[in-house]
Amino acid sequence: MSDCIFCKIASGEMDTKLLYEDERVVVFSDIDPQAPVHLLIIPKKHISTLLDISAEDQDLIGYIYMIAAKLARENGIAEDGFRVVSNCNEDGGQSVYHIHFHLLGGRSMQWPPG
Ligand code: DGP
Repeated sequence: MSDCIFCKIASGEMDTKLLYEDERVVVFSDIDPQAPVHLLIIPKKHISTLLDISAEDQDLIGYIYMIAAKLARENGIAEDGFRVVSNCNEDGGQSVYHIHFHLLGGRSMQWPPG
């Protein structure tokens, strides 16, 4: 997707410091952090929203949660707790239409979310 900002970050076209990268995902800090640790985990494959996940993506989505756990441990938020969030469409609060998973931690989270 040539006009997708997260595709540009994933491909290196847009200069963003990557905190983790492998053949399937990249991870970087959110530009507008909502917690002391606020990372975005995205697949390199362009998937617009959670509604666009197909059967062939099942392994990828599970893999992203595995990476989230690894990064939670590496960032020292695993033991106290953290949150993984994927917003979908307008009411869900999605602003970038390339599926992404917010990894938030380092403070106590509230429920229900706003
Ligand atoms: P959401 O609202 O759930 O679609 O989250 C999108 C997040 O992406 C939002 O918290 C801000 C972040 N973001 C948007 N553009 C950029 C960018 O160019 N660089 C970085 N690092 N984060 C971005």
